[in-house]
Amino acid sequence: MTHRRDEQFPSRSVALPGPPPSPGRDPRLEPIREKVFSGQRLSFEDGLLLEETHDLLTLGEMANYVREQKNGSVTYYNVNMHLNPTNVCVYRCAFCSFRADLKGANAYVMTDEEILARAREATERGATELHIVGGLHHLLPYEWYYNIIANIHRYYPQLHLKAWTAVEWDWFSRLTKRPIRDLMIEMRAAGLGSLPGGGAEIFHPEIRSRICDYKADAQQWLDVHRQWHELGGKSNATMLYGHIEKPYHRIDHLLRLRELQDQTGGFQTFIPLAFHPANNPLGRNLPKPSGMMDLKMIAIARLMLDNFPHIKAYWQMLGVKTAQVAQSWGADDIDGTVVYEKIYHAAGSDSPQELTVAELERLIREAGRIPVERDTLYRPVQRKQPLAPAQPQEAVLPA
Ligand code: V47
Ligand code: SF4
Repeated sequence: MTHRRDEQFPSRSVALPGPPPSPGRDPRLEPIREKVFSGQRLSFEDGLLLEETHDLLTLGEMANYVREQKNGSVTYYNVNMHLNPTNVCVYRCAFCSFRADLKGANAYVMTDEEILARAREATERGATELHIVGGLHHLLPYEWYYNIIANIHRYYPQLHLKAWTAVEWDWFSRLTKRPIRDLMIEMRAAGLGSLPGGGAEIFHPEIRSRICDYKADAQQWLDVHRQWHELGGKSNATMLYGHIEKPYHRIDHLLRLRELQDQTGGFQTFIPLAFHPANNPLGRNLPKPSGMMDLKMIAIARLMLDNFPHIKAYWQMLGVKTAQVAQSWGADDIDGTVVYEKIYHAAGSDSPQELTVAELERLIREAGRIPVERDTLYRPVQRKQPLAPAQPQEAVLPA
């Protein structure tokens, strides 16, 4: 069937529906704005209103104010590498595209040689940090996980090992029937540097029971971090958003973290993680969170977590473009060079695997910020020479 041109494209004289009214400034945010600019703490109800509003500009203005109060115009990045020693996992989190069954066709367990080769590559490429997390293997003992830390530290003591989520610590304790605190002391003596923020997902049991039943619950997750902080250690925290949770679940999650941080002060950075729906059961009928939601989560985190020094816009998860804009919505960190990312790529991420230092610095400068290379504990790194790109290595044991 053919259409005359004017049937498809009505002439200018036809009244077209105008654009939707601009969301504009939301007057309900005024009391929150006053609180933020006078340094007062926001309440649960304030958090719900921040969730509800479409006024992205006021959100950004408030979050950017807090970000600049805490971190000026600096955006941090680091030179790091990831290591996921196995994807075999006894759990079946509904959002996970990374895990494999014990006898699954895609199951892998890295050998000692492969693990050490990764650490060697990280060192040769100037990394200051190795980020180590993986599955909870049905058959491997605690000693396998312990030896990963001990071996890497023995050969490459200059690498900071940020390893094992709270879920993994809980698993080690179940395997050994030993207190988590003892295991932490032992692994720290073997070379453990700090704890990553994974495994937090959504704390509220209404959601946690539907997306990751059985693994460490909210209390256990928080207890692991509490114990590590009491030993003087630093750690990170995350929240997996944009799936079946509601705004009040997210605000509840942030307030539980804020409460623990009031008590211990051991958290360094909070990383909101956008749900990636490909190749996992939870994502079957769900879209990816929108750009609007991604920016809102960064801003709301910055505003609610007034006692967290840093908010990270993890470029691998948000995409490079949103990570760039997020630096004006509350984020002061974009994570690092990364290089071997499996968890998000299994779930449909189209981010590159790796960014060079030059690329990270360019995307920070373009956002009007000052790039600062940090180590895992947020100390500035001074380099005598700029880093040279290197080639991936063969799996070879160090001499
Ligand atoms: O706990 C898993 C999340 C986390 C999906 O501490 C997913 O510096 C979205 O915690 N869609 C692990 N998210 C990654 C993590 C992390 C990453 C970067 C830096 C740090 C840090 C920590 O990834 C898991 C889970 O919440 N995740 N599957 C998915 N389909
Ligand atoms: Fe296992 Fe972690 Fe995946 Fe859950 S998110 S299934 S604990 S690898």
